[in-house]
Amino acid sequence: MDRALLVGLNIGDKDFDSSMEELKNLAEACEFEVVSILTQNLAHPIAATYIGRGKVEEICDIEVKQEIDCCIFEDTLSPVQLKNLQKNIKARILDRTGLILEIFSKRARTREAKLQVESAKLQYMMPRLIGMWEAIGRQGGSSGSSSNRGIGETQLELDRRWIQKRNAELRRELEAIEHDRDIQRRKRSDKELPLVALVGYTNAGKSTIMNRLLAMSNREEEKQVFEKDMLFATLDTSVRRIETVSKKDFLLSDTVGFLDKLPHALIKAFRSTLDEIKYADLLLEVVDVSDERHTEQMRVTDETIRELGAETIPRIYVMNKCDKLEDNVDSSQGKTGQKFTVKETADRIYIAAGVGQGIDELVDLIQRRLYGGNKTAEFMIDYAHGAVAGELSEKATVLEREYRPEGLYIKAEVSDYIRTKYKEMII
Ligand SMILES: Nc1nc2c(ncn2[C@@H]2O[C@H](COP(=O)(O)OP(=O)(O)OP(=O)(O)O)[C@@H](O)[C@H]2O)c(=O)[nH]1
Ligand SMILES: [Mg+2]
Repeated sequence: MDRALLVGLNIGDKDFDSSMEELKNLAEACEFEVVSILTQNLAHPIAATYIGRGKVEEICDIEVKQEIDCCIFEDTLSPVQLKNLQKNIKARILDRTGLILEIFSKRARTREAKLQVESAKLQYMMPRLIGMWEAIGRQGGSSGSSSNRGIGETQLELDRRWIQKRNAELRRELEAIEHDRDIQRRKRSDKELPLVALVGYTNAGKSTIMNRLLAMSNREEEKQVFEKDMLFATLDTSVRRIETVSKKDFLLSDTVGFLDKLPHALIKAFRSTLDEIKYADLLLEVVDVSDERHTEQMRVTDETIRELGAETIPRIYVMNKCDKLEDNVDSSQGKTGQKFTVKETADRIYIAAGVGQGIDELVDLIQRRLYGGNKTAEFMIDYAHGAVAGELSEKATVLEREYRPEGLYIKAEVSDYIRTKYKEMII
């Protein structure tokens, strides 16, 4: 395992400690062994080197003594800072963005995720090429003579051109995939099932909830998604049909988790994957309540949902991992979840999906939100939209039906979801 030194600059941010803790988790998720942590307090970062001169020397010292392979900086370094630091530090330098990109490239499994990660990496590398070439030149033992520099510059130009060409190829391929997804989405909306989207911070338990709901609908063998205790276990979007005995079926989507300061290049590259959220009828915002940073994580999730333009979609907060809360741990037996009971308030539900607690209650809540809230409404349906009438008789209680010259008149008791969906047909 590669040995890493973490470097953090505290500019008076109250969340500094938890940011460093998260960086450590990220480093471990990337299979680094964190052997040392170095921090500095400053009013603002130094433009040229991010941290102070003295600290750079300290790093040089530690890297030799502790055989450091990689220095990981807590924030994003500018191309100039990276270049200057790499002049002094022999170990590889990664910043927060570089580290996250590295994790994503290790995790990417589907073709789309791989292309998206590659595109994000190229965007990130482009302005940093000079620094990288200098580092490679020096590590190769070159003296930096003028002839070598000449080769470096030619190479730099070639690299730039190659990256631009490759980026164009990637964009084309991703557009083709997105087009296919669009077709699938349209096919799905033809089936008229409501779409429920799982969203939330990475490792909150989204995929676990998806799998429990699949198990409940007896479809788990073929359709289970990957769940694991690591950051960014999921990188793609899966949509599954959840079948229930009450026939109030819905589609459920599971997608990539969020993270504070998620690199801009990544959000851009993953846009089409994340866009799925926008088409949802209901969001399930999954929160790991046992994580002491969960309030902050909810803020990040809410912000990301806003950025994706999905803030007006109705939402349920699913407070997960309640079994791990201190109040619920039976210390005499060291067992979790002993005293825990599922509870529900206006917009949130407290569950523990990992130990199968609260799943039925969650499904019930989803169904009430999608199919409940019955009120009488009158529809005038154009004869060209016959399918709507079919959906109403399936999912609502039809009270009156009349064929009129201008269209089919239906009076029915319908849920909030149907009412919003066909609001332009309500008279
Ligand atoms: N104790 C406990 N662990 C849980 C619970 N729910 C999920 N977990 C565990 O938390 C870890 C992460 O779960 P995932 O479902 O993969 O999380 P995710 O939100 O899909 O994460 P990403 O795909 O990485 O964004 C797994 O090891 C789960 O077993 C729970 O209610 N209680
Ligand atoms: Mg997941």
